[in-house]
Amino acid sequence: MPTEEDLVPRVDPEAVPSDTLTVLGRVPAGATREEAVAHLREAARLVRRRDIQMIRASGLGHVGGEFSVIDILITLYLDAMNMSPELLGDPDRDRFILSKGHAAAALYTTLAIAGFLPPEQLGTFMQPLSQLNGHPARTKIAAVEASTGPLGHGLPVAVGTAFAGQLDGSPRRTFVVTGDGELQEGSNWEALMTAGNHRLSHLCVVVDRNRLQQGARVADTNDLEPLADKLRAFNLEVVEVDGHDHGALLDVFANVPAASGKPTAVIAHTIKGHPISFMSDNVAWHHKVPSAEQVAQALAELEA
Ligand SMILES: Cc1ncc(C[n+]2csc(CCOP(=O)(O)OP(=O)(O)O)c2C)c(N)n1
Ligand SMILES: [Mg+2]
Repeated sequence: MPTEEDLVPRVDPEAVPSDTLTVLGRVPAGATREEAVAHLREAARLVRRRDIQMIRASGLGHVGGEFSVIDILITLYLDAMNMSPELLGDPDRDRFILSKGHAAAALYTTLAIAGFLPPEQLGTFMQPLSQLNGHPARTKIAAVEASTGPLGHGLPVAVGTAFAGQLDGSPRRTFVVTGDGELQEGSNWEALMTAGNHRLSHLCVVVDRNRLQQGARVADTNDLEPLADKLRAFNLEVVEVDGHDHGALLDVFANVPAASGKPTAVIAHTIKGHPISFMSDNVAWHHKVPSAEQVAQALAELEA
């Protein structure tokens, strides 16, 4: 059994490598598909580097679930969504909610590389008085749409957000990312039933389908399968995609709203801890802090 000390090692922040994240911003207008994918791939690499450094320096975090969702966040924020720092006050811009709020560091690093947060602020993650808490707070960060962390709340909020957009006749779309373990919370299914019933076409629910939750495989806890059939039965348009393939994700998000007029559910097949050899699909890395040697190895693997 790991002790509390193993999970939360005492760390000297000065001893941890700390990049100054370059603000890459959105994929430039007019970029070819190859250029767009290359931009997203490089952004995701930089964000993973900074994320693991933050987890090591703070001695807390959820690096496995962050590495599974980073490609989805990067694709949304740097290309797919109609959302940028200049658009924050625009009522018709797209909305994003990270329902799996424990992956907060992945959201903060993505917001920083997209220009919503100064990169230096990332160094305050989890420190006293920081705005960058262990779970995202909408009262502290302008770009955070909903405070999340208690699983099963973000999707219901997103359904309300999408419903409001429909009532306004606005073109804005609402994207929400849930964990797959999170879908065991009944509140999600109540929200999905409402979304399907009211044909909230501008809602896109992305399931980070990494097949692991905290301490166990989802299938060994409360199996979700047949997940696609269940979502279809709730009147959603279901798409399955490799959640680490930026080009494929771009194609899927470009189809929201779906021609059918139904809300979209994207089952994004991912690997928890991707692409780090010792973390990938390893349940131990849900909430574990890497040693200095493990950070060095992960950074080396991200260069390769
Ligand atoms: C209501 C609630 N219960 C328990 C937790 C503690 N918790 C945080 S993450 C997690 C597992 C989530 O698994 P999953 O949704 O699959 O996330 P991922 O694999 O993407 O990290 C749990 C149980 C919580 N945050 N909220
Ligand atoms: Mg999971």
